[in-house]
Amino acid sequence: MADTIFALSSGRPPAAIAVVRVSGPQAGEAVRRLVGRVPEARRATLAVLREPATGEPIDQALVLWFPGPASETGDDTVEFQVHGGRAVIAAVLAALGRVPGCRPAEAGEFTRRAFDNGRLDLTRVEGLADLIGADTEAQRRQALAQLGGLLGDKAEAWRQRLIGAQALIEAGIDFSDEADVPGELVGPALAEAAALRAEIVAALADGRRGERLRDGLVVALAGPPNAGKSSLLNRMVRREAAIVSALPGTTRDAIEVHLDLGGQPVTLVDTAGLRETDDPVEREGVRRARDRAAAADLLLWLQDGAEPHGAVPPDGLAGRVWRVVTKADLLDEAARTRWAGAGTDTHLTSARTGEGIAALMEALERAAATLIGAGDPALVTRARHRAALEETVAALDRAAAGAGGPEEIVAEELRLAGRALGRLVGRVDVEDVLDVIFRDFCIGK
Ligand SMILES: Nc1nc2c(ncn2[C@@H]2O[C@H](COP(=O)(O)OP(=O)(O)OP(=O)(O)O)[C@@H](O)[C@H]2O)c(=O)[nH]1
Ligand SMILES: [Mg+2]
Repeated sequence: MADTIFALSSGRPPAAIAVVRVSGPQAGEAVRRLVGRVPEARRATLAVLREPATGEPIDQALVLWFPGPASETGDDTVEFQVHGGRAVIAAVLAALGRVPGCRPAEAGEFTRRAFDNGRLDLTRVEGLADLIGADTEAQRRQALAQLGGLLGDKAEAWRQRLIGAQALIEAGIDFSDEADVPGELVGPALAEAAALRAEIVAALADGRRGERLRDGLVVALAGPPNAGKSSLLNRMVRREAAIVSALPGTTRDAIEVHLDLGGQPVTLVDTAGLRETDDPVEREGVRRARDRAAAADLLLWLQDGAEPHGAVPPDGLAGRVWRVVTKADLLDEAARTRWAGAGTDTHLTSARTGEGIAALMEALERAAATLIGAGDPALVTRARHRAALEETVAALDRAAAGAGGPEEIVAEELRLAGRALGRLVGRVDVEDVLDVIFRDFCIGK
């Protein structure tokens, strides 16, 4: 018999209310011991929880009884809503620990049971983790769509169609002693595979907006030392996140600040000024700065407005660089006019007076909405999804290339394509990824 697990599922005490969940075959026994009876299913019932050994009251609680399989985990589950004091919670957990077959849950174990019982596929599990981790509106919407099966249902439908196509060919192989049947069956199977391939390729061609939304759009501030990168960052986020000084080479480590720009998550990264240096610590900072600039979704290339020519941003960032001219407060009219005519991707700013900062932030918000896509939620929200779908497409390509050859090869490639989709939803050999995914959860979820 499986263990019965219990945990505090609500946030850190003390709080007004704490939710303690119990799930597993002994959940009914646990509620009987603490409450004296099993309350009506799926109704909030007011009850006194008692220490089973002594009968001493622990707290007055709302008790919710969800008999399996129609529960979140699929097993019998009880939820106690108690007063959220530390001693109350400790007493309830201690009493549960003395119920035979009950033990504290591990991180993500309730959700793991829901997965094992077929209540959630793997993409829904990931959606749930993302919903708990969502910081912005757009992230919340995307996570909720994933929890609702946006990708999971689609992938399962694709998988069923693949199984159908594979079955056509395998039927042909079985009847191959009856003249010409295979050829007639391989054609329709490959046509179905080609249609599937087109749908999957379309889903992949999304500019990675789902993954971007999950991770946040990364915007790096880079440029020569003393350009005013840290000052601009502080002004943009309205706090002293980074150290500013008149000494060139002040910033060493990259400094990250997370922002919510109109519901879009944006991570601003301040970096060390780029220059040749003998100082080994600064040199490491410069190396990191180059890495962050190269990996950023968007690079703000800062340069002091008083420098007539200015430094040139690194190569290979075409279309991802905006020039930000700093210290506008120190410029005379001629210099201002010159910069003002430098094009739409040039922003004239002053961290001292705040000039140009609001316009820069608005431009960033618009760019984030474009890059992340404010429209329909994306199907692909994790690298794992992308890898599985790419593997599916590769197998479908091999199946198509095998047309005209032995049917067994085509059937095998279709099977491999279906297997990649099966892994995506967590139906086949996923033990290795499960631990990684459930590790992200907190205890009690
Ligand atoms: N007048 C004026 N001075 C500024 C402005 N922004 C920054 N400074 C000054 O420029 C100097 C360098 O600023 P930082 O923000 O530390 O420059 P940085 O690019 O982060 O420099 P490193 O970290 O050394 O690469 C400081 O003395 C700032 O006070 C501005 O808008 N106007
Ligand atoms: Mg700095």
